[in-house]
Amino acid sequence: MSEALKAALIDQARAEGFAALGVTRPDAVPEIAERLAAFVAEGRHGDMGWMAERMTWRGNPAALWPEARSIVMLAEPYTPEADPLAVLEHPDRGAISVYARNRDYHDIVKKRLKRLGRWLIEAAGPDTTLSAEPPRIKVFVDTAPVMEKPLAAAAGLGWQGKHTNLLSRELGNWVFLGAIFTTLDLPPDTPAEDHCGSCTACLDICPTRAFPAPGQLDARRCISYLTIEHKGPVDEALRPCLGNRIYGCDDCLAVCPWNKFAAAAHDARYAARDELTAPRLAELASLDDTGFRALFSGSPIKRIGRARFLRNVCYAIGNSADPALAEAARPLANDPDPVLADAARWALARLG
Ligand code: B12
Ligand code: SF4
Ligand code: SF4
Repeated sequence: MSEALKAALIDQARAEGFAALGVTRPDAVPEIAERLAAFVAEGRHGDMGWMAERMTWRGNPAALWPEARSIVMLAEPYTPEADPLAVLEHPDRGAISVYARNRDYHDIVKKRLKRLGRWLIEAAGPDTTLSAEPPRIKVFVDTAPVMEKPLAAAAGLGWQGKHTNLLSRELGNWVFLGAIFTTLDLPPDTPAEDHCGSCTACLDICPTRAFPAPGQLDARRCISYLTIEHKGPVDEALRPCLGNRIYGCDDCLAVCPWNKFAAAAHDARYAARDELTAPRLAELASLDDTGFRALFSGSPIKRIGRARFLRNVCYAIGNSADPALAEAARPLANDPDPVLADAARWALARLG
């Protein structure tokens, strides 16, 4: 019965727009607790204090919800239609990472997970071989203390590449992950094999050398962390490495050879909005609070707020080597936000 239910669940997940589904057990990857602890002990999480908090749950899904018997992991593709690194050749434009060029995936994936979870509970019905109690589910995407990548790998969706992200030969690496924890006992999958081989493309391209070892990341050096999560001023030595990346970074993902076979994005809400594909730095620098909120309504970028976003824009202006852009940064040198004002002054000094 549980095999049949799982097969039907896979079909239902496909109908929802997920490209892959796999099942694992909450205790399938005991080593993650130790690896997470080592990551935090080294300080690699930087000022993402929420990673150090609730480590007992993040490192051990069985502790997060002791009644859960299976974890259903899902992958949803957001593969870009064009080369996402092309914008890096245009220093007067800002590079926004692929995942943030349109609607916030958290909302989209969570709704899908909830619908799929409700379907699962109904389809399981009162079968006591699957669960003694009425079956229950909890859904997670990104923000909960759940280590989605190693769980997805354990569920056979792919492997964690040298860039640490989950990829597979069928999907490539442009996928979001989501999880459904359930009290249902579903047949687990076997982990996929690692197919990175001797490739080091992702490690070699990283502009900030953020990988201390293959498969390990020091977030403090990652441009994604520096432009999205990090609140204070970016270390001056790292600012030139940001180039024109103003929100996130895709370099290590974009060079992965397995993307040749990447599954296409199903949801048009991930397709890049024209105005976010290669926005002019000068126009972004002039955004006030209202303009910022209007431009990024429904986008994940809204979460970091105008000041942090314009801080990134100023670093990009400073890196542009384009003196014409100095005029755009000048008014920001007096901004009441000290981190933004510092970034604008740095840009002006660099442009001479
Ligand atoms: C914190 C976080 C970040 C941080 C830190 C990233 C990181 N690699 O840890 C920052 C802000 C830098 C970040 C950036 C990005 N993120 Co992020 N992030 C997360 C989050 C919330 C937690 C990740 C985590 O647990 N990190 C802690 C470390 C310890 O875990 P880990 O990377 O799996 O570490 C493994 C290795 O270190 C290894 N290891 C350690 N020691 C050793 C020793 C040996 C011998 C071996 C073999 C292995 C090993 O084991 C660890 C456990 O598996 C997840 C969502 C979630 N809840 O899981 C999204 C998530 C990982 N992010 C995601 C995305 C899309 C991104 C970006 C692409 C966004 C962008 N374009 O800017 C970048 C990619 C950067 C990169 N190369 O990783 C997706 C990835 C999807 C996928 N296909 O894997 C996730 C899953 C969100 C989602 N729901 O889709 N992210
Ligand atoms: S996202 Fe960019 S900065 Fe971060 S590890 Fe990948 S290439 Fe390096
Ligand atoms: S670029 Fe190469 S090393 Fe990096 S994840 Fe892809 S296959 Fe693995």
